[in-house]
Amino acid sequence: MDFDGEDDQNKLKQFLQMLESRKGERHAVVMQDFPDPDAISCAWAYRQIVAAMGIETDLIYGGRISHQENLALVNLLKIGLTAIPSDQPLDKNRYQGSVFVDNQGTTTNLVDRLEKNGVPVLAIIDHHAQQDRLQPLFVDIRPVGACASIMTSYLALGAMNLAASNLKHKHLATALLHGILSETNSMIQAQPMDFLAAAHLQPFFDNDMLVDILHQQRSHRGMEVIRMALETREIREGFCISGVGYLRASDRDSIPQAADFLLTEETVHTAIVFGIVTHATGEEVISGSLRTTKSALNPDEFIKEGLGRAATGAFYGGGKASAGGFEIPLGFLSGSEDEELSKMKWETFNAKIRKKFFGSIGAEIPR
Ligand SMILES: [Mn+2]
Repeated sequence: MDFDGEDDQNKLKQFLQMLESRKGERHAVVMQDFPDPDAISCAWAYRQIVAAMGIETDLIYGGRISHQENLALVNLLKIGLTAIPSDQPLDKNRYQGSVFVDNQGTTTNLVDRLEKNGVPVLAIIDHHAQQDRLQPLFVDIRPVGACASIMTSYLALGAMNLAASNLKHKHLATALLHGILSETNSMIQAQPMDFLAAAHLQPFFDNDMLVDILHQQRSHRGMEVIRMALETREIREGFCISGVGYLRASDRDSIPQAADFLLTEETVHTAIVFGIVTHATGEEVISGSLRTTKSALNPDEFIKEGLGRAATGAFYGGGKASAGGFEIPLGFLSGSEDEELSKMKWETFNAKIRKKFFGSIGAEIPR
């Protein structure tokens, strides 16, 4: 098996054809609000592929990077990303097109601002279940372990030939391999295409640098969130649910880390951790992560069925194999004027979310 199937070739051809007519432009390469190694490496790959075609890029995200390992990735490999906080308007004429990698516009608050500026959506390259938020010129959505594997297939088929002597290429190969490994739980959930991609990158990646990126220690706050998650967890039929209360935006990445940790308990096959995250604007959202080792459980369906839709008709979240996430904006209830009110607010959401998820597995509702 190799990347030379007709479908692979056709996809790349369409992609390059779309880019052919966009020379001289500047594109917004949009990652989810809390970019992970998969998204970061894909955005970087896009930048390097299109640079040769005379296309400039900003790699943008609307939230922040708080996971130690992701910070190490960006700093060690010197990947230039641009954070655009949700209260900051976009420069009106800066972008002639937008490209969404590792997302389809439903997990980034930049979508509305780009649309308001009339920026056309050029491409979606993703591996999550198909969503219909955007109508791009080019779509490549495949159910593989990592989006980085799709980008790597473009490289392998000739979009850009990696050279071991080129430091930028070496770093890109390292970032993409890290994306694939972190997204597939070290290849345990990898599809054949992920193995092909990893094999393609293997001759080029920087071993020492990958070790440095992976060996980051947890922050003190991260440890505290895990402690909270342990203390407040409830387990029913292998489902472990935990609410960790109020968090600063900079600690948001502790939520998936806590879910990963709860999943290591021997009777647990699925862990859900959530908290109220306060953004710099004062706006609050319930932010949650799901992790599962149960192959019969589809995180995308589970979250959509468990939480339902917002008034806008959009789902509160979704997922892919083995992982998912959700965000519930608190809107009018945002802001903590008063300690007593804040406490009541947390208790209400904490009880409601537990009830919804335990209800959807048919487990008895605690308390
Ligand atoms: Mn991904």
